[in-house]
Amino acid sequence: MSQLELSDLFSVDREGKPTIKIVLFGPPMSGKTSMLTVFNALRRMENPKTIVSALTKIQDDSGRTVFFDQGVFQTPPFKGNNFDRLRYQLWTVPGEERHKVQRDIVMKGVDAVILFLNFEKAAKEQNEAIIKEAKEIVGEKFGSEIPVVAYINKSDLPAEERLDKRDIIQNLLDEGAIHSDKAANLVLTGSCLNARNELLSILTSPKRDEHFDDSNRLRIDKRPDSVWLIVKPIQKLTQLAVEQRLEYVQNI
Ligand SMILES: Nc1nc2c(ncn2[C@@H]2O[C@H](COP(=O)(O)OP(=O)(O)OP(=O)(O)O)[C@@H](O)[C@H]2O)c(=O)[nH]1
Ligand SMILES: [Mg+2]
Repeated sequence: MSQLELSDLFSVDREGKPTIKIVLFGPPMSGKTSMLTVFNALRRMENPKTIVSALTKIQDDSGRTVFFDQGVFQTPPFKGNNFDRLRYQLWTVPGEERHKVQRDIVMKGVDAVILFLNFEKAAKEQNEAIIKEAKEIVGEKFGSEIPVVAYINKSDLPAEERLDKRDIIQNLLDEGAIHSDKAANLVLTGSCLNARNELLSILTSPKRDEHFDDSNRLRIDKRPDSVWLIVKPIQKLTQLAVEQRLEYVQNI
């Protein structure tokens, strides 16, 4: 039997490369564009070869997304076999209520969803509405064939300004976005603001060189904790999407 290739499991892009489409779906001003911007900067610092195409942002003069942001990345080569590298497209939606049509368009062909929520107290209803909307768009595959990870941004805010994480988890459970036995694994938190600031402070530090290797790449063991937290939802979701496809193939 011939060896299974990644392109047997995933859709391929125009260049014939196996690709998954991940959408960061969340309410207005939750930090989706910030996340993609920081992630792209990190990839550039750690390994520019993992960036397939430059970040595209379609936004108004004030930086609000009006259609989407999009970046395409790829995993580093897999060691020890001739597997293709897996490409993953990261898309964001415009969170403002009036851009519903654009959100529907961006979600076409989605493989995996990051429910990108906001810790701010004022965002309670917006978080709830967007979870419902994501579920409506994806339909019955939501949280099963189309894996979902929830990420709550702005964990840097003081406790009294933050929503209770347990209430958010309850809401996700009620909507069937996640299942109770996996809640701890699938609801992540972090701060794009902290991640961005820590990367900037590395770049401007007098000890900058200690953080980079001989090829001028940021050493992974020097990745700040706040940066690990924003990478985790993307990593986790990519892993779930791969597992999901493998399971699908085994069941044919
Ligand atoms: N305190 C705090 N502010 C953040 C964080 N991440 C982003 N912001 C701020 O939140 C605001 C909105 O960020 P964006 O990244 O534009 O949010 P968005 O979700 O893309 O918004 P839309 O495009 O309108 O849907 C900006 O002022 C950011 O600086 C964070 O982790 N903590
Ligand atoms: Mg945006």
